[in-house]
Amino acid sequence: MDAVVDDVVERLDEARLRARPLRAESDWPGLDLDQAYRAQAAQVARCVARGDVEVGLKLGFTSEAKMRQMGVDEVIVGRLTDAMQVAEGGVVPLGELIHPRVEPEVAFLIASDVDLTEPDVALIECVSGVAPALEVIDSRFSGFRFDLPRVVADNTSAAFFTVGRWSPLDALGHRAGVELWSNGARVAEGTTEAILGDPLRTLTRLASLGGRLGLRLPAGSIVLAGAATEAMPLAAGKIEVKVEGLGETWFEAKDGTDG
Ligand code: OOG
Ligand code: MG
Repeated sequence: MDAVVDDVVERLDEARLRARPLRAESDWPGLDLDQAYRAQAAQVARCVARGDVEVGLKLGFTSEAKMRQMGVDEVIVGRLTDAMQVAEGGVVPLGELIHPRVEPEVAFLIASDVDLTEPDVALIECVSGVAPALEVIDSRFSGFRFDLPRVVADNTSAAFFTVGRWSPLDALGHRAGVELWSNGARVAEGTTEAILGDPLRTLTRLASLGGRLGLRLPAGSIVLAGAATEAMPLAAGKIEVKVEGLGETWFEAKDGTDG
C-alpha cells in the first residue's frame, strides 16, 4: 500500500464527482510518474466497481500545440470508460464539469484483442478504422495547472468524448485538415500532421507506453490519438469537429446537470 497514492485517488475521485477543483499544487511533493499511473488505474478501478466499463485508451500531449499550451513535454496515456462516451449529437452536461475544454481529435478502432505487454506488438495491424472525434477535458486541478505526474494521476483530464463514423485506415491523409467548430464558428484549425507528424505514430508510442504499464486493448476498443490543436474553452451549444477525408461529428454542450 502507498498512502500517498491512496490520498491522490481519494481526493481526485471526490473532486471529479463534486466538480470542485483541487488546490493540490503543493500537496504530494515528490509524486512520481509510477505512483501517478497507479493512482490513475485505481481511480478507474473505482469507476468500474461502480458499474462503468473500460472502452479504450487515450493519448495526451501528442502535438506541439498541446505540449506548449500545458507546459509539458511527454506523451501520456489515460483510460476511457463508457460513462465518458457521448453518442454523436448527444449531450455533454456542463453542470458536471469544472472548467471544460474541447479538443479536435482522431480515434482508432482496435479490431482484435491486443496485449501491449507482448514484445513487438504490431498495434497498427490491429486497427480496423479511423474516425473524427471530440474530447472534452476537465482538469480536476484548479486553473488547469499541473505537472506531468498530477495530470497522469488525474486520468489525463479525461471527461467526455464523441466518436464519429469509422472509415478504413487509408481514408486518413497525411496532412488532413482538422477543424473545431463552436456554434457555427470555426474556433481552431490544424492538420493531422500536428499529431506526432502522423497520427499512426501514436500507436507505436501507445504500444511501448502501454507495454510498460501492463495495458491491454480488447477487440472493439477505442484509442484517442490526442488533440491536433490547442484545447478551447467549452461553452454551451453545438460543438463539431471536421477531419478532411473522415467527415465530421458533433455533440451538444448543455448547462444543468441533468443534461
Ligand atoms: C491533458 C490532456 C491532454 C490531449 O489530447 O493532448 C489531451 C490536459 O491537457 O489537461 O487529452
Ligand atoms: Mg485529448
